Amino acid sequence: MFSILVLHGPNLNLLGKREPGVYGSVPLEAINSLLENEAKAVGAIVSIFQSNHEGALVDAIHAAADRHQGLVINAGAYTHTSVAIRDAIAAVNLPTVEVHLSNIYRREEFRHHSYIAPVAIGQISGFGSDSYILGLQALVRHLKKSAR
Ligand code: CA2
Repeated sequence: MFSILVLHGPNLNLLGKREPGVYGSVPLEAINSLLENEAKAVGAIVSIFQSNHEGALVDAIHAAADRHQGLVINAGAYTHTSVAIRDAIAAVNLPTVEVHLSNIYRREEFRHHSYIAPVAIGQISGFGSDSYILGLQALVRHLKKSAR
């Protein structure tokens, strides 16, 4: 059984409550339930944490090193700004999948660069809440292959 940490970054607690035209109408709690169900289906267990604070996300990544085998992260706007989150992922060396609800490459140019992408095993962007499910599936498949 693989233990996976799912991290949601800043403002994602507003999902379903504001800007449904951009980020959809599915609340974060519903995404979390979908993730828990999908985890069961693929033989994994998820721990889920949302924070609007960069340091809290860094702390959660550090703590994950001894507790989890992989990380799914939507770092929100910190994707495009945070060397600290990138360095934390690189430091713990956990297989990490970067996910985004929106297709960041179809949006403003400042969203086209991700500090996380170079330290992730891959990125899924643009599929709404399915991005998280696809990210979890990809991570578990990667872990199963690595365990062989
Ligand atoms: O598409 C994504 O998942 C993003 O990570 C979302 C971030 C954005 O800064 C990234 O460029 C792409 C923003 C999350 C904000 O979430 C909200 C949800 C509802 C209402 C307002 C913001």
